[in-house]
Amino acid sequence: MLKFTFPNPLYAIADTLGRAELSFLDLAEHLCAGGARLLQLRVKDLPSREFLTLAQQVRTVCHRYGCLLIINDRADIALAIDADGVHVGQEDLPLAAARKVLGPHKIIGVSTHNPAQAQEAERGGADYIGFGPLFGTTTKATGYTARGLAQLREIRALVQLPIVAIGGITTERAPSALEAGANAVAMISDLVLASDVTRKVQETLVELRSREE
Ligand code: TZP
Ligand code: MG
Repeated sequence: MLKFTFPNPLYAIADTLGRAELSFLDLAEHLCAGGARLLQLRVKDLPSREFLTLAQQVRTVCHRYGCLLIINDRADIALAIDADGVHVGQEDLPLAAARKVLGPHKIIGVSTHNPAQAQEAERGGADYIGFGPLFGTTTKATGYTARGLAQLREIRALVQLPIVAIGGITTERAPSALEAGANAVAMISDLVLASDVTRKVQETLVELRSREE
């Protein structure tokens, strides 16, 4: 299996956060149009069948832009729609089980919150890890305090895997995460709540690219 690398430093998460006027499909389109080349579809409250249909539609959008599609939580849906991979948290399917479902060639990312979880994900064959919450966030009750840039540096020193930082990341704060060793930044609210999502993604990529190694 080839070592995975993020296509660019923005890990865009498509979660509408209940914005009634914005559909998941339109959001995916806006994120891709702005330059996202990895999109995670994060759907929490849809019955499986509707999630599956939506994921298929989002996959079509992603393909049009050459954008990787990662399904949050659900290896079964990732497999059924032939997505590029799945992202699992510490309470989702364990990495080994997700790997059994998806096989050796799909991307599997694992959310981690401390050094032990990061090392376990690496030993278990994850393709990348998420690390966070980096800063305070109101988007998800993670059960963890903000980890901060110093802990991100510790994780960077500990694992070889690509790291995506998550939690409270804004366009302005995003470069600091890359400077502390993240390979990409995951963002939800700062992108999704923007009045022009496409322009917000473009601006974020400009910020990030000006700090890339
Ligand atoms: N996992 C850790 S923090 C978080 C998730 C899903 C939420 C990130 O959202 P935001 O709005 O970018 O803080
Ligand atoms: Mg999850």
